[in-house]
Amino acid sequence: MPPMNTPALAGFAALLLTLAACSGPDQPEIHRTEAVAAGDVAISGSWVRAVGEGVRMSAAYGTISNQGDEPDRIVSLASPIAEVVELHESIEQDGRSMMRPVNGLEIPAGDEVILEPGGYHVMLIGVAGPLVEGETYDITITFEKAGDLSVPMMAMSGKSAMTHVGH
Ligand SMILES: [Cu+2]
Repeated sequence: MPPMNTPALAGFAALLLTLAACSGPDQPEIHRTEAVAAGDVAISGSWVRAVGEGVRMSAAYGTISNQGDEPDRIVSLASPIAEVVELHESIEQDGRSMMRPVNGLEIPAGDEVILEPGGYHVMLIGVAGPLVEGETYDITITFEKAGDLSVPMMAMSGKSAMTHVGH
């Protein structure tokens, strides 16, 4: 590499770092909880939407990967913070954003499934008390093969609003 390029590259790198550092608390990527794993299945970047006192619904997200040679499948969900924990899918129907429960979710072998606003999510119904930003709350995801995976979810107030209209 010619030496004359070095300052420009260094400047570019510094700019990228500055942009990353400027991302506020509305960027869940920066504050998400560490990856946890059970068997071949791991979850990274997990977070739950922070809600105030009296708000009875929230949702949790993350990236579920399967390093194994066979597909695995989410068979059930549970959490002490909500009466009902379901797997949901957000869909567009007649121009409206809707959600519907999903009966299990397959994680293909050597692949990953992303739970994110506007897509698949863990739906928390009957949330007990506020979910305070920066606190972590456990959600247990049970896989057919990998078994129970207890996931600490950090509460975040992401700026992409909950798409729970028409629930
Ligand atoms: Cu939902």
